[in-house]
Amino acid sequence: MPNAAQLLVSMLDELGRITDEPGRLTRTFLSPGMQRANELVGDCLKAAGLKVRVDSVGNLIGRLEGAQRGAKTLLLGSHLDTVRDAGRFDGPLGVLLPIVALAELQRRGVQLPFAVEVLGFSEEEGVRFGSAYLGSEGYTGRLKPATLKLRDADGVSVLEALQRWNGLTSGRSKRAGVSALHLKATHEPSNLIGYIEVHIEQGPVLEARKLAVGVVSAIAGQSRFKLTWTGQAGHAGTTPMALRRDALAGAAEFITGVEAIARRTPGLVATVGALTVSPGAANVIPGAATHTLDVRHAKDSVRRSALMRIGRLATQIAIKRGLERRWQRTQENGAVDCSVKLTARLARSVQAVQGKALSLVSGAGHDGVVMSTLTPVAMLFVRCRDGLSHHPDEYASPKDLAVALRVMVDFLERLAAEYRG
Ligand code: HGY
Ligand code: MN
Ligand code: MN
Repeated sequence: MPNAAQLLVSMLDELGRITDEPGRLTRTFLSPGMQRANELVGDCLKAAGLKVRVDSVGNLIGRLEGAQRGAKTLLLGSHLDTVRDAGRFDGPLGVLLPIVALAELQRRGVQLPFAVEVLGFSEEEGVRFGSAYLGSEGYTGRLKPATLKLRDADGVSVLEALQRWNGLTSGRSKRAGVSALHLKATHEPSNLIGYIEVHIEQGPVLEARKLAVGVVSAIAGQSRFKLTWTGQAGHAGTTPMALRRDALAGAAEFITGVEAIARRTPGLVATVGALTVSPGAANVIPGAATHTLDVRHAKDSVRRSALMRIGRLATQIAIKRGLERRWQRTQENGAVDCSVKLTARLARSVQAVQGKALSLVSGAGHDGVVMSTLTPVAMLFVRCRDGLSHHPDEYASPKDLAVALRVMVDFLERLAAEYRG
């Protein structure tokens, strides 16, 4: 299917040029870039014969009815938002590949007996509000009240952003608040076959094992926080070191302490990805420092005990330096096992196409974490060069994309054959 792979590559390239930040790829929740991405991918869905809509959380949904009336629905998808200065594969691959696979089946005259929904989630990375999975949480009716209260850098809450997106900005509709947004699960679990997500591995395993694709056994759990350290701003030239309550120095000691805890704990990863300092002048001792914290592990018990140690470290530093510190948990997801049955089906297609089906754990989070609350989940990983991701040089080769496409087509054809009985 070389033409199909070429088509997929050109769609990924085109989508990869839609950004909110000229010069680098960034698309965040409900942004103008996300609106344009939904339009482009919506056109691809329509060209493949799917009916297209956008739900109240900004998720793009393409639906193809099955040949069998009343048949269940198979969900295929991933996210269309990106991190800042992103690569073009993380997310979009899992939305565009199923579209190309469905078009290939139609070219072969194959009519699937079950319905298919291709999902382009509006927010998985958590860049704008610090909490990931807003799209799939909206799709599964699991947006939490605390999440709706989170505010972005401009002080806009998730609820306000959703109300604006849905034009519920005045009078009765605004007062109706959340209920006017119909944030209920899109499907009853009993109407679903499962959810399959194709995603680049974002790690080194498939490359090391010289494999184009693999299946995922589990997705690591993750906790995300926003921490604010508050000390005392002051004159950089006249305040003796012993009299300072330097918020940034405290945060820095904490950040290197967290790194040391993670290095000592096998399989634990901890990251501080964003930091702001106030008032932010070269000759002023920082009075406040705010940063994120992202902690993950395949085992929830290990992640939780590491968080206890990290909490104790923060307390020691705050007391020693006379700082206040405020923790805000912005996200917490336990580790999720993929469905053994659905993954075995997917592995059978990997085996048929590649001759070997390796199973690996995902250190990265995926919409499959949230979708697993609604329906069985399986994931197909695609090798990416040097395991690099969340970086503009993220890359999956056309050859590996062609293998992934053949796996998806094989999976759909086998499922259809079983369905027809
Ligand atoms: O952060 C992650 O693990 C994913 O890329 N959202
Ligand atoms: Mn990502
Ligand atoms: Mn992703």
